[in-house]
Parts: sequence; structure tokens; C-alpha cells
Amino acid sequence: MSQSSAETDSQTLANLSHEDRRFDPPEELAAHANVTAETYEEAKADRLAFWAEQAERISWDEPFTEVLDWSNPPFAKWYVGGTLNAAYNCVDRHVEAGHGDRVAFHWVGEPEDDTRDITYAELQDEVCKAANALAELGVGQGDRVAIYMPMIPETAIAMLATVRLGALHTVVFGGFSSDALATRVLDCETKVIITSDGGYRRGSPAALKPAVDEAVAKVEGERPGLVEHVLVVRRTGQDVEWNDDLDLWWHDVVDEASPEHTPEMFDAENPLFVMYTSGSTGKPKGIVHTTGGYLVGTSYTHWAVFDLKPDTDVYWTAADIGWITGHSYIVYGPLANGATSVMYEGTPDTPHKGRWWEIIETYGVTILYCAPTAIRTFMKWGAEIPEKFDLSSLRILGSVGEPINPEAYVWYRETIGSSRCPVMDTWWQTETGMHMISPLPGVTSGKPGSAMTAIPGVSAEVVTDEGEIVPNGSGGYLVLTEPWPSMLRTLLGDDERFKDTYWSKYAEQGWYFAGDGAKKDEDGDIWLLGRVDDVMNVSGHRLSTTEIESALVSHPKVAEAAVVGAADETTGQAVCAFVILRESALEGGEEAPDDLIEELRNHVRKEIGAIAKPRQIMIVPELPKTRSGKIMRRLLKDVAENREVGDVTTLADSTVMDLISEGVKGEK
Ligand code: 6R9
Repeated sequence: MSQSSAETDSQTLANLSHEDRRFDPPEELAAHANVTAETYEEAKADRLAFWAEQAERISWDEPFTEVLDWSNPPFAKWYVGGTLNAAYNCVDRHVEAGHGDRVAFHWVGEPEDDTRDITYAELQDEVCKAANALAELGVGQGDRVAIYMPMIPETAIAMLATVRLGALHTVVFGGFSSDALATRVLDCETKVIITSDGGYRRGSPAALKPAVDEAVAKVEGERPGLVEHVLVVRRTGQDVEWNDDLDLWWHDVVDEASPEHTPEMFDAENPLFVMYTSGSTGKPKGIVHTTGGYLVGTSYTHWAVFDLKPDTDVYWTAADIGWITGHSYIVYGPLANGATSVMYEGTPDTPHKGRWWEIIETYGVTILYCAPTAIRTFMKWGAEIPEKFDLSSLRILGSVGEPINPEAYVWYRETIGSSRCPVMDTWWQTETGMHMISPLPGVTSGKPGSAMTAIPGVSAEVVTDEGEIVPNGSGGYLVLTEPWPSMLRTLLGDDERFKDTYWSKYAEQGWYFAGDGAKKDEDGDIWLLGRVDDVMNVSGHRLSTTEIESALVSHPKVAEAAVVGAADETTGQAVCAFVILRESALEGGEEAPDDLIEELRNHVRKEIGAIAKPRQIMIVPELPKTRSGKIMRRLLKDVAENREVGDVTTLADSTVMDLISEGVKGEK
């Protein structure tokens, strides 16, 4: 690291260490926690023995003979020789154990009173029927199935049916464009697409099938005959175009199929699914996960980090299945653990802004897991909305996707968690498959804004550019120093890019490069600072977008903030901030007065230092976000640098950029 960035790091670190709020685990929770402090020591003493022990939560047909084969790094093999079936582990075995009547999903459709409770026994029937239907369509081991669906039970059923056959799914977020779908179908070579006529969003049916038709036409142009069948679930009842050569109604083929299906057992390393994530450049990366290690990793972390008690907890990941969070913590982790979950189809403000809290009250949700972007939105709407509901069933809160700003953390804990529920800030990635850095609810004294330490069995470090481990109180890059069971195995069809992207920077040390900036505070706890490519360089000082955003969000009038570095003639880059005000701050009138902007600029100066004071602050109504709630700073940078806005295909809502560009033009 350069001299100047080191100085900036110590300056900002000094600022971070002003965060002296600490939240101890609730006594009652700690007394009965699934994981205690000793587990860290045990796992450290013998990491592989620890992961061998965790594998016992999974049902194996053939036992594995070796925990990890790392003879050809970075290509890992976990649970060598073991055989299992993922769907059997998530469904059938719970029925066999006498839990057939337990609810697997309390499904909540967006239209009010459109709900469905699905027990494990019912789920087993549905998955078996779908597996029989897919097998009939020619799907077998190694084949790929694309799933482009709203948040309905059939999405999880389709995933489980696919993997039951040893085939792979690639779930494409229903908000993505037909282009994004076509690219993934081509790259993944999927022979079947499972979709629906549409789903409910913001109070009305939103079509999905037309995007599939467009994607299929595009794919046909490049790879005629690649897609053999399109299976369509009827959800909204809206009209759809029908292609007799390809299209089949789910209810025609699945409902007719037999609910008996004997699962075949597959090798632990049989690929389970491909999930695409956007790289900073080039085409999306197809992250490949395999069966045994992924199931062990997701079920262990779901049990440990959320202290899951399957008999009594009602668990809710309020996220989309089209994001890795949905794969690991709506589908595989919770089902492998035999948990009862909520699955919600719609948006948080339909038909009213208290919808989430109403769901928690209705189902007695005990564990809530969501993204900081949602929390900041709720802060913007005001505490009086959740305060109208009974949230006393909640006992643990989770956060994922971005660093959670200390103010959002405290608001979440106090307003949603009645100052009682610990907040699990979970750092992980599509690539890691499972939680990697997180507090544990019965062990850790939480610090708002810090993801704390690697969980038992995981080894993370913060290192310099040159690969030196930084001392406490310093920043650098986050690396994972040992392999873990649910690690990605490769990028689909591109071993070289896999090695280059993750393993080449610290090839000598054999570390996995996560692409995130991080700091260790004086206690050695880890603070995530955002993607490395989001780091700005202002007059030679390296500044983190996350810290400036947190400083802005700590101002009482600010709900959300996104910071980018825009080209600047004198300073190289300059700090540009896009800010959404809280509803209460807008009450005085529509326009944001100049003195408010000045107040915010000075607030950042006071919180972090003069170097971080934004050159420009733009008040906007919305921010561009991906399906997982990550702000697409690249697009804001285009606005800040007065450029044509780039590719918006991975935005959850592609119209947002028009709103922002309009607003900003109006302001100048
Ligand atoms: C699960 C997920 C991965 C990137 C990751 C990091 C950011 C996720 C975070 C976090 C700070 C957390 N990220 N969780 N940053 N604190 N608790 O989000 O996967 O979509 O692949 O994104 O998200 O930058 O590198 P994915």
C-alpha cells in the first residue's frame, strides 16, 4: 500500500473506532445457543475434523472417505467418495423422520389472502411429481435447466426437482431482461426453461412469459434446437403467446405425474447449480457449486448463525430466490435443516408499507434476514409503521449484501428488534456459497457496522497488496486463507478465468482473493469497506465509498446514500454523493435547499475528514440497485461524469436511471 493510502486508512480507522457501542448476546439466548465460544477453538485445532463432524447433519448414502482433497489447488474436492441426493436431504428424510406435517413454507402471495402452507409431506409429493415430469422431458444427470420465475412455491419445487435428477439449475432473477436470460441460457446450455405467465409486483400482474419468448427467439438464432421445452406455471392467469413446439403447461405435465420417485444418489462433487454474477468487466460469471460441500456449508451456517431451532422457529429470508441468498437461505440451508420458513412473493409496500411487519405478526416470525437497502428504506418510511405491529416473536435479525451502516444497524436492532434481538451482519458471496464472516448470536458482542470475525471452520485475513497480513488497526484486502466446503469449484466452462479472478493475486500464498476492501480494528474485528473497484482515489488518498455513505446515513435527514468517485481535473477523482432524504426531511417542501446540501457536506467533513467532503451532493428519489440490493455505482458514475448511462440489464428496475438522470439534469 502506498504511504498516502496508509495515512488515510489510519485517519478513517480512528474515526471508525469512535464506534464504541457494543451489544452483548441476550443471556437467555446465550444459555441455549447452538454454538458456544469453544467451537471456535475446536474448529481451529482441527479444521477438517470440524467439517467432517458438520457433515453428519447430512444424510449420505455412501460415506465419504476423505474430507478434503486439495491436491490440485484451486480445484477442491470435498467429502471425497461420498454419495447423496440433495433433494432427498432437503425433503424426503424429514418426512421419513416423522416431520411430514411440519410446514416447510408459509407462502405469502402479494395479493392479500393469497397464501399457501406447504408441509414437508406435500413438498415431497410436489418435488417427486416435478422430477418425474422433468425426467419424462429428457432431463437427466448433468443437464441444465433455466428457472425464470416469480417468488412462488413452484420455484423451489423446480429447483429441487432438477437437482433430484442430478441435473443443474440456473435461476435467473425474474426482474432481469430477456437479454440477460438469453445470455445465461446460451452460456449454460439449458435444454429446458421453467417459467410462469407472470407474478404479482406492486399490486398488479407482471408478465414473464413474453421475455422468455424473446429470449428463446434470440437463442434459436444462435443455437437452434438448444432449448427443447419451456414449462410454464400458471400464476396470474394472464394471456400468453403459445409456441406449440416448445411450450407446455406445468399443470398439464406435473400434476399428472406420479408422486413416487426414488432418488438416485450422486457423487458429492456432482454439480448442483450455476449462479451468474456480474463481473466488473466482461460477460457474467457462471459460478459452479457442487452437492456435498454446499449442503454441509449452508445447513451448518443456517443452524449456527441464526441459532436455528427447527421445532419452534419461523424463519424468513426476505430476499429473492434469484440471488445466492435465496438459494442458500430460502431453499437449501433451511430445508436441509427441516426448518419452517416464510416465502413472500411481493414488494414491501404492497398493499401498504407495513406488509413485512404484518407477515411477521401473522406467522410469528422469529428470525428475519434481509438486506441493508431494505432496512434503510424502512428507516426512510419512518418507525411509526413497524411500531403498529406486534414484532415480539422476533429473536434474531440478519443482514446481507452490503456493509450495514452503523445507523441502519442500530435502527434495525432497536425499532424492529425491540433493542433485544442481536443483529447478524453476514459477509459472504455467491462464490462462497455460505456465510463466512459473521457474529454468532449466542457468543459475539456485536459492533454496529462490523461483520466481526470468520465463523468457526473459516479462515479470513486482511492483507496488503503485497500479501502481508496487516496488524490490527489497519486496512487492506480481504482474503480467505483456507478452502471451505461450499466454495465455488470453478466458473462454468472457464477454469482459467476462475484461477485468474480469484487465485492469481495471491497465488504464492494460495489465498482466495474476495475483491473486497476490509479493515481490522484494534480488537482484530473485521469491517468490510465495499468492493475494491468501488474504492476512490482523491488526491492520492484511498477512500472507501462505504465509509462516506455511512457518514451521510448517520445524518438524521438522510435515508440512503451512494458515493462514487468521478473524474476530476485537480484531484484525480472527486467524491460525488447521491442522497435519498428521509420522508420526515421532505415534509418542509419538495426542493432540497442548498443549505441542506452544505450541511451534509460539512457533516461528512466532521465525521471523516476534509478529504472526504463531497464535491457534489445530488438529492435523488431512488438509487439504481441490483436484485440483491447492491447499488450499481458504475451507473451513478456515468451520471456524475456526464456520460451516457451504460448497460442496465442487471438492474432490478431499469427505469430508475431515467428518474435519476432527469432529476440531476433538472438540478443543474
Ligand atoms: C451474499 C451476497 C457479494 C459481495 C461481497 C461484498 C458484498 C455481501 C456483505 C457485503 C459487507 C456484508 N457483501 N454481504 N459487504 N458486509 N455483510 O451478497 O453475494 O451478490 O455475490 O455479493 O457483496 O462486496 O463481495 P453476492
